[in-house]
Amino acid sequence: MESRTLRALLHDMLLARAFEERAAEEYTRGNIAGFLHLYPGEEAVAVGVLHAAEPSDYIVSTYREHVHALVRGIPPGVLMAELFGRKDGCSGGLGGSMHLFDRERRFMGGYAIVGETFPVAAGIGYAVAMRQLPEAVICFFGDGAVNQGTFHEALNMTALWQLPVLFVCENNRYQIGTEIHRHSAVAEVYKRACGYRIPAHRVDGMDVLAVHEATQAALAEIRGGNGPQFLEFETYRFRGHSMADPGLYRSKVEVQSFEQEDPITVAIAETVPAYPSQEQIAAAGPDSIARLSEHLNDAGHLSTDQLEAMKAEIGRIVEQAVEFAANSPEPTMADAVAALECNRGTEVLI
Ligand SMILES: Cc1ncc(C[n+]2csc(CCOP(=O)(O)OP(=O)(O)O)c2C)c(N)n1
Ligand SMILES: [Mg+2]
Repeated sequence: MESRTLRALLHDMLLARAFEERAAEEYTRGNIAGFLHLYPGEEAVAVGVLHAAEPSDYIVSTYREHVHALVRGIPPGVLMAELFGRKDGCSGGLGGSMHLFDRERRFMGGYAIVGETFPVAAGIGYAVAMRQLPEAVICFFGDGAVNQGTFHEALNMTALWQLPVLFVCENNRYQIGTEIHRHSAVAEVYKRACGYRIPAHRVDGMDVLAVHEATQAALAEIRGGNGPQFLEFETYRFRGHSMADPGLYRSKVEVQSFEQEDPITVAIAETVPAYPSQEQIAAAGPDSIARLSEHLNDAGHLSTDQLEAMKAEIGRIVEQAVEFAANSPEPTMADAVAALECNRGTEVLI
């Protein structure tokens, strides 16, 4: 993989982590109301999947969707403004954390109802197929959504009609406080897809490169006209289900063991080159030094200094996002009424 791509993946994972940690702080300060479901620990999934997507693809997500929206390109300030419920937010401040939307970027929504993403994705997939476009629909959902009727209906219909939908299960092992083996008779989520003849793979969701590669392959199949694909990414959320959840149902040992697999640490290890020691350079002999440094320059993706500079820049981006949100006005009652009226006269009755 090219250095530029590796650096971009790492950048977005770091930005995602910083954005979410800051959102948590702003929640405790009272600047964000309602429920707030955060993504730390799961960054490799959103970043790996969405970097493999085309701008013309459609994204449908859940209520844990800030990072999907961020990686898709919604500016951090506009996102933070939506979390703050302000007018400059991507949904005009009327949706909040669980209802992010951006038509231009084909980000077709966060949805608060578990399993709500499936019919929306199938419907968009149907529209794309009818027009015979090379576009795909990426449908994110959690492990807790796979026992909803909508999951089975959508898998059946997309397979039957060979619709261009990529099902992406973010299996973080928990549906709020209920562990997967207690809520699912078949805990290997990817196996369910075979009931509908949909090709499916289970992938390490803590490894951004594995996620990216699997998504590229799945999207290539979809664009080849081969119908839906299914990917199950095994991941873990480091925080509680939402800010209201102290997460007492998970043992400290369990959380710590997954923290050791932090996808960001893994990505940094991939990206920051390990420089040879002076002894190794000396052992390589004087002639090799020039060759060795040239090779390091070519292969070295990012130095430690560059990594620190990247983190500092991300810190500034998040700071500015909060400032933008705080300075944005609240929507008025007239804005709310206008939003309610927006579809009047264009309803389609079937
Ligand atoms: C139809 C429906 N039932 C129940 C809820 C309450 N609820 C909100 S989140 C959630 C857990 C979903 O877990 P999962 O799909 O694994 O997603 P995760 O939160 O782990 O990302 C539940 C049951 C809901 N929002 N919608
Ligand atoms: Mg879950």
